[in-house]
Amino acid sequence: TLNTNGSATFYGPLGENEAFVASDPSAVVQNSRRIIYLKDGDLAAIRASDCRIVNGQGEPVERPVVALKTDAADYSLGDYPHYMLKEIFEQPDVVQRIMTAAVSEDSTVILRAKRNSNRSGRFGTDPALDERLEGVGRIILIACGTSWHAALVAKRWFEEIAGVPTEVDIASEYRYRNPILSGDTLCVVISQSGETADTLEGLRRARASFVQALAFVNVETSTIARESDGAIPLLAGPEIGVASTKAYIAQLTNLFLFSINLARAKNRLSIDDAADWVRCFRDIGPAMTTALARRPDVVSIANRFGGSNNIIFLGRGYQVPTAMEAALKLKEISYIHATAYPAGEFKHGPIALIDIQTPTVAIIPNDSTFSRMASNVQEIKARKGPVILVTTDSAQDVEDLSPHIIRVPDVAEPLLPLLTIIPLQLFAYEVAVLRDCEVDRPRNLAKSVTVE
Ligand code: F1P
Repeated sequence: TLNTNGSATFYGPLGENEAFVASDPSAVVQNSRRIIYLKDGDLAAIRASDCRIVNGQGEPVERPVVALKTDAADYSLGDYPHYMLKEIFEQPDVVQRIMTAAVSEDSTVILRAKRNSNRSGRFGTDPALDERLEGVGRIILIACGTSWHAALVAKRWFEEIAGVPTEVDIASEYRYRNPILSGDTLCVVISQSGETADTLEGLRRARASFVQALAFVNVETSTIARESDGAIPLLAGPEIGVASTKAYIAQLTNLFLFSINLARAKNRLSIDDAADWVRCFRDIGPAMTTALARRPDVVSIANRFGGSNNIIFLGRGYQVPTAMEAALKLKEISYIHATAYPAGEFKHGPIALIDIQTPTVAIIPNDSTFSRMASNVQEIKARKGPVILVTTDSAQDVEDLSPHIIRVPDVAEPLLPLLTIIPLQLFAYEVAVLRDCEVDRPRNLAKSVTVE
């Protein structure tokens, strides 16, 4: 507890006579569940049992001790050899947890948003927030890395389901450009850690222009959550593996449910149509479980292609962000060079990369992109490039395109990004293990990127 003179005493079952300093609670949570968050400019003098804080002007200040709500099981590996694998397999439960929290029995979406004033608000039921959504004329999504890929999927949902023009920007670019913002723009910030420096600066920039900002963050107590007008907790549970997996799925799930909220507020969907979307979404968890059970198919493909120096990922439509996310996962943990392209752009240059030693992963579900993707695969085969197909159960005659096939169950096209990424996360994992890489702590990377 804090004394009035600004000093703090740490106590509790785990933190007796000791204190830790970290940029992210997950780094110290196995040692203490009691955290003091510093504000920008604060200085803290820490001793074993006491902490004094002064602000940027050198005045003693009190900062509250926050109790972290965590479950010890989140930090144990259980029977898994790596956190990343554990987190990949947790994904159906993550979807279920979010659905239970955000969807009522009659399939109405009630996403809970924490409001900056510390009052609990509810998107969809709080009239003030409903009004705000109704008045949203444009959305700008800002994020980095995997969170940016989730934003690329969300752009399509916001435009196609809710009819709201949406832009996506990489936070490190957004913060240094001169964006045209209007009073009806909503800034949506996406971050697992809630501490990514570029994303935080992008958020500050938007708010300085009097634009409302809503954050989708996994760490509810993070700086981004605290500095946004509203924050939707992702409910992924603590993510330990540096390469993000379950937080990505949690981002997609929450962003999809938000697009349904938005579509309702903008009168683009009837109550019945909104409920139909939610019912479709209920298939996702079980379909993910099926996709995970097919891990052996992924293992044999990883064994066959894990020695490659370069791998290309192609997709169209909803699968372009999946291709990008799959390439990022592979780069992050296996150190194989990977590049992702919208398949239609391939003939404008990257097709020159194709040779007998460069495999291409073609994401070719049985959806509106199938025949165009099939032509891309033919073009690669004609140049003797090996192809791995990630397709859906209903796709016919894909064996004629390639012997290397991974299938996932069919779901509605806009929801497929939640499924096609599953075998590709596993592919990156299996290849990294084969190559003896440190899966959970890849070289040169940090879980919270708190510097520019
Ligand atoms: C963004 C991010 C992650 C990535 C890695 C480095 O983090 O690029 O997507 O997996 O951990 O940071 P965040 O803003 O989503 O926390």
